[in-house]
Amino acid sequence: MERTLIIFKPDCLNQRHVGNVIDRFEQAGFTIVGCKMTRLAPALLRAHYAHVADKPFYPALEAFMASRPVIVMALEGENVVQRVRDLLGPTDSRKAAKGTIRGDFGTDVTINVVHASDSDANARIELARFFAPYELYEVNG
Ligand code: IDP
Ligand code: MG
Repeated sequence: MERTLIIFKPDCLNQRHVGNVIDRFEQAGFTIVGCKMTRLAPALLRAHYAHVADKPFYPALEAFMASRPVIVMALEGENVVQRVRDLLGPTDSRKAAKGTIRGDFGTDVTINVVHASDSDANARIELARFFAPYELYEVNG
């Protein structure tokens, strides 16, 4: 069993797509093992997006991600990291196929509905960054 970190980005909440996205995760058989609403502080965002922090688009990305409280979620399932990435589609929503979450609900390359971890190693790091151990649950079924 594997876990991954999901962030419902501001556009997902503003456009009221949270239920639709959760439905796709549940239909795929994944289990919610952590969930909360939170504001993402600049320092946390710089750590989370360290791999793009020196890009010209970073200030706009940080402003977007801090523009309202978001929902962070931990999902568990077999091969959940890769399977959720497949459900999302590519980073650029305009290039994402219909039927994918970003293809159906996303706007562009920045405003793209959901963050999901891209590897098991990064999922462990990201889950520890956004959740205290007591906020993650052992769930049966
Ligand atoms: P991912 O979210 O598909 O894993 P990453 O390459 O990890 O994509 O980039 C993190 C986030 O940074 C993206 O989800 C998107 O919001 C933003 N981003 C990535 N590339 C660009 C770009 O070229 N222009 C503007 N924003 C970008
Ligand atoms: Mg990424």
